[in-house]
This record gives sequence, C-alpha cells and structure tokens, in this order.
Amino acid sequence: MKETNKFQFETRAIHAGEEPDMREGASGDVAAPIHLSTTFARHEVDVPTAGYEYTRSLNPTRFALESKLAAIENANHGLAFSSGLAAETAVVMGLLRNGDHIVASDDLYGGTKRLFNKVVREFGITVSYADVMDTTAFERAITPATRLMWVETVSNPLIKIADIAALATIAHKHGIIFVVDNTFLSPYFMNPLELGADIVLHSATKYIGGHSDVLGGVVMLNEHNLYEKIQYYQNAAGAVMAPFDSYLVIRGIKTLALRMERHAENALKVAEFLEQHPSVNRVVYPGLSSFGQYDLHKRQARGNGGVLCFEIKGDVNDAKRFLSRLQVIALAESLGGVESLVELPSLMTHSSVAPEERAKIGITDTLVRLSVGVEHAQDLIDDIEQALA
Ligand code: P1T
Repeated sequence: MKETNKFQFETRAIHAGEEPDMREGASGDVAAPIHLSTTFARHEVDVPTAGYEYTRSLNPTRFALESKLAAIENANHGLAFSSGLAAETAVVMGLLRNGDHIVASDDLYGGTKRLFNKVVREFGITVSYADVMDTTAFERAITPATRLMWVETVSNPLIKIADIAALATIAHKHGIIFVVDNTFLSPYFMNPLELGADIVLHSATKYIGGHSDVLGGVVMLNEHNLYEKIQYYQNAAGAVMAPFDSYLVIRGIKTLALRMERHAENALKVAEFLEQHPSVNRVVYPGLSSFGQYDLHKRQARGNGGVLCFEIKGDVNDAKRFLSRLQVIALAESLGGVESLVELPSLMTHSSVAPEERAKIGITDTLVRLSVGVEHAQDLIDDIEQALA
C-alpha cells in the first residue's frame, strides 16, 4: 500500500492494493480476484493462513479495497462497510459511550440525522446541531461531554461548505475527534485528513462506486488507536462490505478521476444554463462565481463535484411537474452515479427531517437536487429545458 504512495492520484487509484501476485504458483492476476470463501483453512490450530481466519474479520478482496481506499485518501488505514450508514454507525458506536455528546452540522443527509436523532440518542449519546457555515456556532455548542464533531465537506442537500481547517483547529483545541463526510466531493477533489480532519467517511454508494449498482460505506483515517476501535466494532457488529461488492467498488475507483472531471464539467454547464432560466429562482453550485462560499471552497478543494441544487419558481406542484417531465434524467434518490439523478429533498431524501427543521435550514418544498452524470451535457440541458417549458 505504502509503496504506491509516491504516485499521483490516478495511478494510486488503479494500482494500490492489487499489485499482481508473482510468487511461485500464483497466477499474477492484474485485477484483484473475488474471494468468496467465508472461511480460510490453516495448517495449525493457532496459525491463521496469511492472517485470514473468517471473512467478517478479514477478506482478501475487501482488504485489497481497504488498501486502495487508504491510498486514494492519503491515509494510513481504510475500512469498508456494507453501507454509508453502517460506516457512520461504526464510527459513533466504536468511539462513543453513554453520556458522550456530538456537535454536528445542521445540514446532513436525512438518514444521518435519523441515525443520530432516533437511534444514537437511545443509547444516551446526545447530539447538538450548529450552522455549518458558522464555525463559532460549533465552538459554542461544545460541552465538556463533546467527543465528536461531524460535518459534510459539501452538505446534502444545500451545498454548504464546511471550513475543514478552521473546524479541525476548534475540535483539537477541545480534544474532540473531527469526522468529515466527503461523499459529495470524493477523494479526487478533496482530502480532508490533510486539512486536519481525524476521520473521513464516504457513502461509497455514490462517486466511489460510481455506477449505482453497489451499496457501501468507507472510512479512512491515520491514527492507529482510532482505527483499532472502529475496526473492532466493524468485526464485532459485522456490517462489513461483501467480497463481490468490494470488487465492484475497486473497479469503480479505477475510473474515479475520469468520472469526477466529467461530472464537474457537466455540472458547471448545467448550473450556468439553470442560472439564466426564468423559471428557476436560485442555483447553488460551488463552481458558479455567484456561489456564496466560492473562495473558501476553492481554497480547500480541487474541484466542485457533480451535485447542485436549485429552486423552481412556483409551488411544490410546479416542482413535481418539472420532475415528472424529465426524460433522460431519472427521478430517483441517490447521487454520484454515471447517470444523472434528480430528486425533491423535502419529499424524498430528507423527508425524515422534521418540517420545522427543514424550514429552518432552507430545504424548501421547491428545492430540487440534481446529481449531474457523465452523459453529454447538451442532452441533459435539452432535457431540463423541455421539462421547464
Ligand atoms: O446510503 P448509504 O450508502 O448508507 O450512505 C448514507 C449517506 C451518507 N452520507 C451522505 C453524504 C449521503 O449522501 C448518504 C446517502 N445519501 C443518499 C442516499 C441521498 O440520496 O442523498
């Protein structure tokens, strides 16, 4: 794994974790094989073969992926889970105890808020929310019991940017672990560990997998002590990524750089088109010069990703009409796949967030989230134009 660290992102994404095995008797596979065996035979009772005992604890295909994940996030360790939420659960439950407190961003994926509000709180762990654009609000929300700070680099769905270096400084001043969900940018456009984050996680279901055909969650980090605790929970609770899914994610990562470049190029074209359209109220995309946090984003990220949001003029029925008229762009939850996906957060991905809370943070009934795929940009613009007409 460390061997490949001297290379650029694209090279690490392709080679890390799956160097061909050229030893006597090995076949020299160029692509990591899928090891479906759930258990591994050994010669002696107390000597696992090459460290492999049982696939929940360690599996060669998942390990190849975990090594690649560490390499693309410039981390010492990677871990792969059966979903993004399984990865989040492992971070919280692996590190916190009854009585601990989390300060989290007020704009997070709806499922993350549901996990915090409805599940984590039942275990005596409290959660406070702070405006992600206001670093002092985070500091004010810290209590003596605070153990974690939690943000998304680009928030879902409102595209708010967290100032990672400033928040890391606050977290570390108070001895708090800083967790960053980098799903919207992927490791290609940003590496939060280098800006001071302690733990990076992604829903690999999105850009890292990239093809809307695999559910997964990943965690990358440097500190061995934190890695051991999360890895212990991963094995003890069991929500590991399956070997076949690990293979799909490995395959996805090999084209991550190519895909992200095209996602961002297309998203900018679509955002610029939407911005001048009379039926659209406001367009939020980090690549637009009108974007409120343009300078901050440019300072800490290498690109803008493929997700944008905008408001349709009119009411929820106008928004629904627009969404159902689209022909190329699928009306569906999720994001980050090669195909463009569109959704209405208030009724779909963030419907589990209470209406008052949605209103407070700005998830209106006409807010549309668009994940721009890697189709031809003009076909996407034409589709949007006919649906808005
Ligand atoms: O769906 P899952 O792989 O469990 O990942 C959860 C998750 C975590 N973090 C972020 C930023 C996410 O966007 C998600 C999942 N999001 C969607 C399904 C969605 O449509 O927004």
